[in-house]
Amino acid sequence: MTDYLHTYFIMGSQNCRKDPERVLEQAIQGGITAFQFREKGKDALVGENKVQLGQRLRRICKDHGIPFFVNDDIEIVHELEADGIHIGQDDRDIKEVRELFPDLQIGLSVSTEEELHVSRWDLADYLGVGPVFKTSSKDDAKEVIGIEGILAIQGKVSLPVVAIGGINESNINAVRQVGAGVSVISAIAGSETPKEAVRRLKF
Ligand code: TZP
Ligand code: MG
Repeated sequence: MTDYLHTYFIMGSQNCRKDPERVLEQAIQGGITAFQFREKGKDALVGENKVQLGQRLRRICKDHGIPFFVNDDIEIVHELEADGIHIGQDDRDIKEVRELFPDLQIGLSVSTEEELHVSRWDLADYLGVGPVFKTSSKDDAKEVIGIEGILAIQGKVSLPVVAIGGINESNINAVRQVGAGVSVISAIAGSETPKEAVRRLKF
């Protein structure tokens, strides 16, 4: 596994119970290994407000040496001096994204072997695979694939895999056991104590 995928925190203001900057700082104190700015969905900031929050979160990551990824939005990648971008199957084509950002890390979401077959996954640096468990953080989440789904994708690709979807302290063991990285929204952003929440996910 690529080191930064070990405990990869994803969040936007819509996921937080308190100030997103404090949430990110506390998550970093707990030991997250990467951060993805995913300002998206109901109650998410847009336009200049989104960019400004992104800049503040980016600054925090830079100060602590945490890789900073942008979800989907290729328009703000340069402005936020992102280290990488994460795209889904319905976003801009990965071939175009790779041409635009030859030197950045690119993550690609894949849910099934079928999606793998129709994707230029070889252009990505890692695959985000899930939802491994049931999630409430994504309205249009695909069907749950379980640990078997993770194993199926791992068996077909030479890329590092980070699992996503419904991962929390009670089920994380199964994900760690198959050697996948872990990405999490609500188990950290929805916690009153993000630092302790991360510590419980880190082993
Ligand atoms: N993609 C697949 S599931 C998911 C995304 C963005 C949401 C994960 O959030 P949580 O709260 O960790 O289940
Ligand atoms: Mg997307």
